[in-house]
Amino acid sequence: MDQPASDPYELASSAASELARRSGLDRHDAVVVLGSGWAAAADELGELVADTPLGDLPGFPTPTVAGHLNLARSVTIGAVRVLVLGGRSHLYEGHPASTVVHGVRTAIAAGCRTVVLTNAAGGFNPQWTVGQPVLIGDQLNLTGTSPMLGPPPPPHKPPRFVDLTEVYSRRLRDLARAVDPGLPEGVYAGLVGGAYETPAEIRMLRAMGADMVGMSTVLEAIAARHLGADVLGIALVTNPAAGLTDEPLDHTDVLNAAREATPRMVALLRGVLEKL
Ligand code: 8IG
Repeated sequence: MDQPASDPYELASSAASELARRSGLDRHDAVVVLGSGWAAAADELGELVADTPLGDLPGFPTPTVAGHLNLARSVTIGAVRVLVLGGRSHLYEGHPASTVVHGVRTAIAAGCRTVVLTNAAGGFNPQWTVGQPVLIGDQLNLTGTSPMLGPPPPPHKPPRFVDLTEVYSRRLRDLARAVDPGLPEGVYAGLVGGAYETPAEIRMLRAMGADMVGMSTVLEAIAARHLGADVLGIALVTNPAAGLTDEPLDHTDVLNAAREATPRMVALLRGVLEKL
């Protein structure tokens, strides 16, 4: 397991400097983190400026999960400079929270004020079909960890005890619904993962107020709010959660469902980003 940097903010700042050097863009305005199955959207999000392999930037481990791309892609959508992170790190890979949020901290150090987090999730609402995009309205961080663990943030960063009253920006959710009026909204439960849930765990999560469940996003959202960025979260519900279907859960089905939803995802992301 990789060691957390002694100052993860310093590491993010050095990654942002290297990204600026490699991409030729002194700043980026918004970042999109592409979750499982969202990789195909990377090719259609905007005008390509530069591709930087994530492994070439300080602090980024090479992604190991199928359906992720190993790229930091810089694109422009109109005047908006967008950083597309085609991969993310997960707790279940053995990474500490500081590594899981390193992409978001790097993007914010590179100038991003808007953070778009995408993922694939299991859904509990029987009215949601497979391939349904859902706005994340709020979250349950059930990972048992936090990006705010460790030494206090350095003096030039905001202190710990981040206000999480509005993790997912109401303004950005409204903007997303203006682009794609059919989008439902729900509460995302983030678990450490590595295995899907048991039916009993899904009943527990429903009782706790969750509408969908996954293995990412919640730590990145906290890290982004800590640094003052506005967060939009979009889950692609690619399977009914365990116990809601007779089908066994399979990562290949997830990727197939996501692929079919790509055109709607691209239109939604572009529509939001060009109106920032
Ligand atoms: I896609 O049902 C996807 N990711 N934890 N549970 C969890 N993560 C998921 C699920 C699911 N589906």
